[in-house]
Amino acid sequence: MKIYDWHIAPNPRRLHIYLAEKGLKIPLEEVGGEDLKLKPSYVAKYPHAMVPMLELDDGTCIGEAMAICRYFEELHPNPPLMGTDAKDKACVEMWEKRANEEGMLAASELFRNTHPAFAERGLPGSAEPIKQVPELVERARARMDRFYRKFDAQLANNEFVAGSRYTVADATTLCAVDFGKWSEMEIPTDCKCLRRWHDAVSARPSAKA
Ligand SMILES: N[C@@H](CCC(=O)N[C@@H](CS)C(=O)NCC(=O)O)C(=O)O
Repeated sequence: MKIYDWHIAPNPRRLHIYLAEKGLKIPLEEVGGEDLKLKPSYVAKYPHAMVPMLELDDGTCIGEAMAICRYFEELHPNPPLMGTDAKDKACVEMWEKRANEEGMLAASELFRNTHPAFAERGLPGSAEPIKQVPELVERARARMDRFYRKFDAQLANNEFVAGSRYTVADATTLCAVDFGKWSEMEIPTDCKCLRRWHDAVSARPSAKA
C-alpha cells in the first residue's frame, strides 16, 4: 500500500498527524508539483484529482482524509483517535466534521479565492478552470472568525476538541487553524482557550509530521 501525498497541503497533513499519533509509517509518493498543481500522471490515474489518497495492494483507491483514517482505525484501534464507545465516537465525528466544514473549508475558500496561483482553480479536484470569486473572500474571513469563536467556547470546558482525549477532531482543527495562517488569519487574542489548546497540540511531535 501507499499514500499519495502533497507534503505542503493541509488535507494530507490531517492524515500525517493521525498516522504519527498512531505510530504508523506508510510509504508515501509525492504527487504535488513545483507549479502548485498535482502531477498530470496522478490526475490521469485518479481523476478525483485530490490528495490524500490511499492505494491498497489490491488496487482499491481510498480518498478523503477521514475515510483513510477510518481504514487504519479499524486495523489499529489503539490508541483510539476516533472515539471509544457509541457516545464518544459520535462526539468525535461531530467535532471533526465541524472542524472540517467550518474551519478547513473556510480557510480553503479564503486561500483559493485570493492566491494568484489559484486564479483558475477556485475549487480543488477539477481539471476544468473555475475562476476565483472575490466576493467569497470577506465571507470566508467571517466564517473563520465564527469557527475560532465556536471552538474557543468548546475548549473552555474541554482539554481537547472532542473531550478529554486527543482525537482526529484535534488534528483537523489544528490543520484548519494553521491553514488560516496561509491567508494571514490568526486566532483572535481574546480566544484564550483556543490559543491555549493550539500551543499544546502544536507542541506534540505529531504536529511536525
Ligand atoms: N475532502 C477531501 C479534501 C481534499 C483536498 O481538498 N485536497 C487538496 C489539498 S489540501 C487537493 O488535493 N487539491 C488539489 C488541487 O488544488 O489541485 C479530504 O478530506 O481529503
